[in-house]
Amino acid sequence: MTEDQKLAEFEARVARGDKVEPGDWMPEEYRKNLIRMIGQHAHSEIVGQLPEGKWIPYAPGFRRKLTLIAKVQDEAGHGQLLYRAAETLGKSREEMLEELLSGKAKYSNVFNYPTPTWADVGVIGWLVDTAAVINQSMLAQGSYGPYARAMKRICYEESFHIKQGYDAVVALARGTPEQRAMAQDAINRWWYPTLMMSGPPDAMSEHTARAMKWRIKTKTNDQVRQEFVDHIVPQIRALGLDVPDPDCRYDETTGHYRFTPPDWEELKRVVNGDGPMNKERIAVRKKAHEEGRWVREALAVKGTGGNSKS
Ligand code: BYC
Repeated sequence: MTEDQKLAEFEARVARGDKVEPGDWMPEEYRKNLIRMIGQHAHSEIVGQLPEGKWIPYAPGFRRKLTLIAKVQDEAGHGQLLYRAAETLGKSREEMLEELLSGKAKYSNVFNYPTPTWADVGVIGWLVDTAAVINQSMLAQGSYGPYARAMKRICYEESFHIKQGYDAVVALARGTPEQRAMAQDAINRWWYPTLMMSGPPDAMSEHTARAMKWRIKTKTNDQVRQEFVDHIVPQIRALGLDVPDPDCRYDETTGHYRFTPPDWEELKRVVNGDGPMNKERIAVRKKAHEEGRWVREALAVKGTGGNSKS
């Protein structure tokens, strides 16, 4: 078959909803785009442990501490699954990690903001994980088998994370006026970064059109963002809290909530390394990477399976 025929057959398969598997022929651009996106996703899970992980020693009470430890561990597991999925496309984990640590690879904008109060942990679990699950449920319908299957597993776990975050915010919303104010303040700070999480608007998005054609994504950035807003605004208001957008209201004619778009220049700055916490996040990751070197070296010892007699 000529390259054109292979491409036509590939596109017909993808359009039918068939899954593409690691050994299958695929256009080079499809492979590259998936490596880029899955790699960024893996990095987001790994860096995403840091803002909440910081709160493990201070979590209010034993039960919340245990749940938070489990959540943060889950994120590490998601990172592992995703690096593995990206490796099936021919890029090694070491190369991907090197790109993260050198600042070359992007990761989700949201993890470059600080978490000054306990309410941030609740709001990340509730709002950020809700936005993540809406996005990942559409990625679970995507064309690349290993990524779509990883998404299914990850969505189950993230759905539990949403409950953990929601439960923490409910406790604050029903608490003292100071606790309610803390919850509201966290929502105010996370609202726009969470809206940015779904990516730039479709009209500005470089990759969306091709990603939709090849079913790498099955919904556009704007569709995912609107779904998030429609889902979360009534939930926030039901707790007597609100979003920091006076123009956010239900539009009877469209059946959707209207909202003020975030500052897209801020998204650009933050994903390109100039957010409030980028430098600290990468510095912490580098330190953890160095401190874990001996474990990687021990596991790599030939023929011992990491179990050498000493
Ligand atoms: N943050 O053409 P576009 C989690 C980049 S972690 C950073 O629309 P695309 C959790 C984009 O990469 C879950 N960068 O791109 C973990 C591209 O840059 P390059 C995180 C962003 O790929 C721990 C450029 O901007 N989820 O849930 O079609 C604790 C142009 O954008 C962002 C994922 O990673 C952003 N928000 O669409 C708690 C999902 N937006 O590569 C929770 C997987 C855009 O050309 N990724 N960029 O230099 C995706 O679904 C898609 O990549 C995006 C962007 C929707 C994010």
